[in-house]
Amino acid sequence: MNDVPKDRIEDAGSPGRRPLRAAVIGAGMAGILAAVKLRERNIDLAVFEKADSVGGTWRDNTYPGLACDVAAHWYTYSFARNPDWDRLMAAGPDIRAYFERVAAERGVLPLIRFGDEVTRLEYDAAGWQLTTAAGYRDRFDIVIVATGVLHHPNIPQFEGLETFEGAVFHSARWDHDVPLDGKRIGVVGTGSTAAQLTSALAPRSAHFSLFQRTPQWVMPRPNPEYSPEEKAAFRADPAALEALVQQLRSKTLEGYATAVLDYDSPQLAEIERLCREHLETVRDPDLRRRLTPDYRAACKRLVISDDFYRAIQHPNAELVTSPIVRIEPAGIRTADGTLHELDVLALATGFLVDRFIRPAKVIGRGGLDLDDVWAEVPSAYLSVTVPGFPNLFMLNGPNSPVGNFSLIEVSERQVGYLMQLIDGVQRGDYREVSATPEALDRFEAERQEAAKRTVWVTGCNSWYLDKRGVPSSWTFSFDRFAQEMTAPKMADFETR
Ligand code: N01
Repeated sequence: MNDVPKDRIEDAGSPGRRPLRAAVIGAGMAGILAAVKLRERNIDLAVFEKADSVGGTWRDNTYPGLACDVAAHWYTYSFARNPDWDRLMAAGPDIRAYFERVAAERGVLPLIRFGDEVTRLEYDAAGWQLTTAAGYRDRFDIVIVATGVLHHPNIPQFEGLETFEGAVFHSARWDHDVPLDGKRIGVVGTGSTAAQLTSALAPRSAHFSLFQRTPQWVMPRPNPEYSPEEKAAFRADPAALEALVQQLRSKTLEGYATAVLDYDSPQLAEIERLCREHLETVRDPDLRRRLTPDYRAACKRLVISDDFYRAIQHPNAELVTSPIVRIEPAGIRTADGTLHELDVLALATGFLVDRFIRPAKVIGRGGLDLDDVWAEVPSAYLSVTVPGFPNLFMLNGPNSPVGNFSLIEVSERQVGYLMQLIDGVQRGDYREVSATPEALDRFEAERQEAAKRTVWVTGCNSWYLDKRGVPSSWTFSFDRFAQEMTAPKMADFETR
């Protein structure tokens, strides 16, 4: 663990500007972005990262077959486009390398305190007092929470899990010391992760068992390579590269992002048609029946894969649909009485998506405890600020846009918005700013009303729904998101 960096940029104290200190929590995609943007404003900052390297979800996930199903050229920062992606959709290690490179090139790495977890944030008249697990304490005017959503593994409490004699781990904690070739491998789950694992592991295994609780719709998408000539052309002509980004972006926003907002939309009907047609490539009628969902396509996050169906039809592969009863030393016992013997068991069982900054304790103005405020479900005005927690801003916070599109663009728009709020503090217009309770209530009511037309509420269970069954995401159009993020409406904020 290193001390807080000594070479933090000191705010030169531009005339009329208050010198500010900011803490960024998390050094994944959003934390790196926030640090870059705070540096540009010459704000003194420290980044707190509990792990020992940057990259967030792209550091945590190293499982075989990991890739991003968002077009790579769009899944980049607007200020650091990358002409060198190999394919339409990039592999996980390449994305991690991209974030490491940007963090290094933009001077973020020396600002990071690695290997120590922020455990407490408490607000008082002097700002935010930050405490870490190692006992380090510091004070900040501004806190930016960039702790991610898909971060805390969901480990189901299967009876007998601890008795399993093979290797068992969550997909986001892959144990690379465990041999896979020629082994009997089981994967629990059928989300995007499990689909990629199936494609990567079925052909390598002695036997591959996919334990499915709910079938998924699988959208086909080829993943063509970019030729050396195309890459050279993008390097030589940034305008051509940007045109590609905008083309990839429009295609997704006009298709998928519009489809999910209205379950009667022609875009959704088209997605369904493509998924059904794709399912027809499964030859065995019984396997095809068991792979057929009984809910609308895109109700759960769409799995995007050109090779999942091929992999599950591999001679080594088996789709297990009898429910898991318990784990035994030799493998998984299912309700039909079968013992599925395994050497390796990977739990691709998703994440606890309602944690955000928690388990850190966050105490706002007047002793307000974020755990109490979020006792039912987490919420934040426009996903970025919570009433009673001044100068504490969230990236990819509660009900932020999620889906098969670029979360980097989402974060950049959120950063652009909250930097305008921070500008007000820097200019001395106010010392603290947070949304009013009325603004949050109005936003939430409208958000929940819009949710009623979305595909997410058409009869499936997914991590897109909170425990009340309300979508925990942005339920308006992406255009509206972009519009809202253009500039804060100060009437919705309380300043002091
Ligand atoms: O997790 P999930 P994920 N018994 O929550 C099953 C992003 N991502 O890691 O559907 C049996 O989607 C659960 O079953 P059910 C992307 O945003 C992106 O796959 O609830 N099964 C489900 O099948 C994605 O949405 C990419 O019935 C149990 C699975 O586990 C998000 O990460 C790649 C169970 C969990 O699916 C999460 O995806 C990978 C139990 N007790 C991830 N508990 C790309 O860009 C859970 N399950 C390509």
